[in-house]
Amino acid sequence: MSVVKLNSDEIKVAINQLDHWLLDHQQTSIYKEWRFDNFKTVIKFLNQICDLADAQDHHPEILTTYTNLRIRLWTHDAGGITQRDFTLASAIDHIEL
Ligand code: H2B
Repeated sequence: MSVVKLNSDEIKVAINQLDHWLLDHQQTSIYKEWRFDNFKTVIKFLNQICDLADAQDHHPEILTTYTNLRIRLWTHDAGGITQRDFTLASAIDHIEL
C-alpha cells in the first residue's frame, strides 16, 4: 500500500470525490462530522468503522460527544495525507446502518 504524501492539488481532487469531508487549514488531515439520532447509532457506526480500519490497517482519530461524531484521518507513517486516508474515507462514506 502506497504511503506517498499527496500534494495540495492531489488532495483537492481526491477530497471532491468524497461526501462532505473537509481539509484542515494546515492541510495535514481530512475530517468529517456527523450528527446521529442517538448514542447507540453512533456506536453502531463506529463499530463498522472499526472493521474497516482493521481491515485496511489504517486507523482514524475519533471524537464523540453524545450524538456528534468527528472522524479525522491522516497518515502518521508518511507525515501527511495519503491515498490510504481517501480509501478509508470513501469506505466510511459507504457504510450502511
Ligand atoms: N493509521 C493511520 N491513520 N495512519 C498511519 O500511519 C497508520 C495507521 N499506520 N494505522 C499503521 C497503522 C502503522 O502504524 C502500522 C505499523 O502499519
